[in-house]
Amino acid sequence: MIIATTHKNTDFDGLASVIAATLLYPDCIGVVPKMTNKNVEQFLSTHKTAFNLILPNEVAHDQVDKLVVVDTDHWPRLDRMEKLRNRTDLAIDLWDHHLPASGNIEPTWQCRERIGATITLLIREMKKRKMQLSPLNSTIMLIGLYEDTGHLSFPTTSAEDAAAAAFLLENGADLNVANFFLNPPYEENQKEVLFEMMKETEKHTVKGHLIGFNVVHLEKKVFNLAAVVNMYRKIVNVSALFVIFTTEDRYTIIGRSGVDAVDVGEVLAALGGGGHSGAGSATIRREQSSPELIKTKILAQLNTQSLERASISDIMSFPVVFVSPDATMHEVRDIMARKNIRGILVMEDEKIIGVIVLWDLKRIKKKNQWNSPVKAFMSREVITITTATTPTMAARIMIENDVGYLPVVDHEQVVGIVTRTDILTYYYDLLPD
Ligand SMILES: [Mn+2]
Repeated sequence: MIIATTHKNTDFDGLASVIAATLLYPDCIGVVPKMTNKNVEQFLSTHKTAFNLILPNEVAHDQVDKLVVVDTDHWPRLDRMEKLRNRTDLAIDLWDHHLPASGNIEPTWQCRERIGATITLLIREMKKRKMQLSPLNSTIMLIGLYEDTGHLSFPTTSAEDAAAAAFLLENGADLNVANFFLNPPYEENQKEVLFEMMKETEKHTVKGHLIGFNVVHLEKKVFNLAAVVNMYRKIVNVSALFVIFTTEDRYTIIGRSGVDAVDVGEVLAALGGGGHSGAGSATIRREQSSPELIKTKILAQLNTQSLERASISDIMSFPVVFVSPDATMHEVRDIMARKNIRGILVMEDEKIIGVIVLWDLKRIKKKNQWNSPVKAFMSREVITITTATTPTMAARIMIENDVGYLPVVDHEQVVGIVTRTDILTYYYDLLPD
């Protein structure tokens, strides 16, 4: 017998992937953990009989010869599968999009890739086999895909996730049903948590990224806190938000990130939890820690994370072209044309005293002005950055000051210059390998 299962507190990606496995593997039965997310529970209460699903206590473990695990790679996250753990004759197939691997399941076969949702990996196989799906199956898979990719908007979303969504819509996925389960109305106690968070958010800047922290005491159980955290992150407009929920005996930390560079899953893995770059969580027993200690640990972890794929030295242009303040404007024009550059630094005694850009040449109205010195046309306000400035910070400085050139200074020496073009090149991954 083949069974397929996923993590406890099952989300829609986990459920959809289990259902997909029951279609991909012959005679495969899906096992859904007893504890599921609230919205998954609501979905199952009305749709359960439509799928080949059973509960963990209904599994005849000794008859299982193959286990298909989806959306997790960790034994403790499975529900009542301990009996299978030490079986040497058991084949295990693993489908997961959480990378790097952090769990202890050792599969005999695996398909793991960094991608928006696990369901996308199973859809790849269905497309390969030219399978057709029922509208109902397409709908649950679309819900899983949309939930894990934030409707295809999270930075982890790939082109293949979007193509998978197209495949599901072609197969009749119903967006009305999907929207009903993806956007459940906020409940009263979820709103209370939101208002509590709005009172005060501590903000820190780590390597140019704003990181928010909240500590919220929970009086009673609140469903789908992750959705509230996700919404609040957008409201406070931080790159990443960590909310420490305190209950009688434990701290539950939920992290959400809206930028590729801050990997909350990696940060929370260091606190014993896990997740992926956009979403993560961790649970710590109360006697072992304090909110202050947790914050300190998260900040320390963020500081060790390389939050940028490149440093300023990788993207800046050098050597820097410069002229003396007495150089004439036609000399400046000739250098720009010859070197195909749009800006030149004006330097005196190895110090930057101004910058002249292509745009400034348009201010020349009379022919004899081409013989005037550059110091008459240059702008004297030059904002410099250092080699410690990250590309993201450089971009922010350009936007805030509306400048297109930032000389890079190291130990009072100009070592390079970053232009708008360099920044765009960086953001759109056009960096040469
Ligand atoms: Mn997932």
